[in-house]
Amino acid sequence: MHVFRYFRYNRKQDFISSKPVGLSFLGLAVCAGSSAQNSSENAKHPNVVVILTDDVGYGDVSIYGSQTIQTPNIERLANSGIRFTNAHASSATSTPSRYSLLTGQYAFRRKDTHVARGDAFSIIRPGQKTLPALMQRAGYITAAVGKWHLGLGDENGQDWNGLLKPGPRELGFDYSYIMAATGDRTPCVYLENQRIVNLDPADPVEVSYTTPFPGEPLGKDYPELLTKQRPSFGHDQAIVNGISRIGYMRGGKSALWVDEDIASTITQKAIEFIEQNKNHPFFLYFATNDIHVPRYPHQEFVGKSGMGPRGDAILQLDWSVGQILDVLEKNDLLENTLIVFTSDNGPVVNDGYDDQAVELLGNHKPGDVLRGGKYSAFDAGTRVPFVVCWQVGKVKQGVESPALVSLVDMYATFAALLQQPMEEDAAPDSFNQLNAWLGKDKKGRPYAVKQSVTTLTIIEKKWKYIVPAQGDAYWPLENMELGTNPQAQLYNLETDLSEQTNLATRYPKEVKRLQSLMDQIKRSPRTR
Ligand code: NG6
Ligand code: CA
Repeated sequence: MHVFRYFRYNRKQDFISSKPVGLSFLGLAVCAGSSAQNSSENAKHPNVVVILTDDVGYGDVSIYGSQTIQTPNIERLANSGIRFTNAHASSATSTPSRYSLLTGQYAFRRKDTHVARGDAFSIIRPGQKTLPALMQRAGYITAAVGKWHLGLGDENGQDWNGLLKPGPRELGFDYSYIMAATGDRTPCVYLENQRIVNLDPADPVEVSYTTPFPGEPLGKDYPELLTKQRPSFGHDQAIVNGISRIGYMRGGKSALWVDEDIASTITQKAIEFIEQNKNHPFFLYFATNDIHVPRYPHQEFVGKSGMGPRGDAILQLDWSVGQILDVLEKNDLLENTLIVFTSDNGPVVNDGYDDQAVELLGNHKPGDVLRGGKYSAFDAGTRVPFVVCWQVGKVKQGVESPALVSLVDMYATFAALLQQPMEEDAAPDSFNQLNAWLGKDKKGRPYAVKQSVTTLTIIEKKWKYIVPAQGDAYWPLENMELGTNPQAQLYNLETDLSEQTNLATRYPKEVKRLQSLMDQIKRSPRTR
């Protein structure tokens, strides 16, 4: 059992004091203090921690001015770094967003990158260029901890009771401690280095997304077994820990996760990885389960937000971030660790469980002034919190940047930072945004392409263009405007950030220009 220390208000905001000296790297002034980590060698190789949260909206953290929920640890990070107001996940759902982040390629270029089932095969193929492999090449020890949702194994067979391969290791992660898919999908077990943790060989795990296992009660038939949370829609198949899920599973009793302990379990694994590798440059991809459904945080957080489990899960997420900062600080690693904090896609309030998120939302606006949310082509779907913090690299502190950046840029940005070549076939959609991350460039990319569940959108300077598409415009269960429209949509984000007035008929030339830019990007990556 890990001890939660949740109330961390009143911390000093600038957690570093550093003395600049004359070293330089990539034109940056490099700060040196007394500790070993500040040698010029290490300054060239900052530790890297990417904290990728799940379904956390632009308005869900207090760093952009939301007063309805306090996230002091995320604030602590933002006050020591730069926070972006125009940062975008490449997709409004998890799998494609993560695919882009790790490969530097827009997921729309591949047909098989939609929200993955829990028994999906590895979507990123061994041999594909990946961010963790880039980091390995630069001398880093790499780890993936938390939500995976990119598939495991291949069509040659998926051995849930043995080694699941390919998986994180084959894609460049030396160490992994992951949930195969999402909190609401089977199998509900952790995998350490691609083997189920705590598995009793006498009680093997079976997983199916097509056929229920005889004798296994399902949520839809046995609501009385749903002692912890009930679905509001969907999520009525396998029952694990008193909560029904998507997908079927049988066996693995000793290995099943307990939802209220997921945050502390994966945070602890992240902490252990940091401590074990503190003398060597490391890259930690820490993908939280919070605040995805089912939201079932630890007792420590229950009732603390006044917004029910969704708000409480935000507080738990903030706690996890604080734990990561604390372990870095304790080990004298904070100065020379480059930390990115962001989210895979925008927020949704009712995502299929009866957790009172709608009823208890009050004045909280998960997407702030932005329209739409998760799944949507409107901006709340993909405009996400994005913070970069790196003391030694002189990332500006406590400032806001309007630069247009995308999660697809991580590959090229880290390649630039670590002076690694970009091979011909590597990360075709990734642009080097190092200067934006450091606060030196206020413009960022020329454009950003985003993907909703039905269409593509592009932001270019003040314009946001939504490609015409067929499909649902609204999902009543999620109460979500998807932004799908068979007519072109054009918004001026400078004057209409909430995307209220479609200007497409007034500015047909802009529509035509943006559609042809979109076509060009689709045809040829690396379009500038
Ligand atoms: C949807 C699920 C939703 C969530 C989402 C993936 C239903 C009714 N809805 O299909 O709950 O799991 O997939 O979310 O099943 S993501 O953040 O991982 O992309
Ligand atoms: Ca997500």
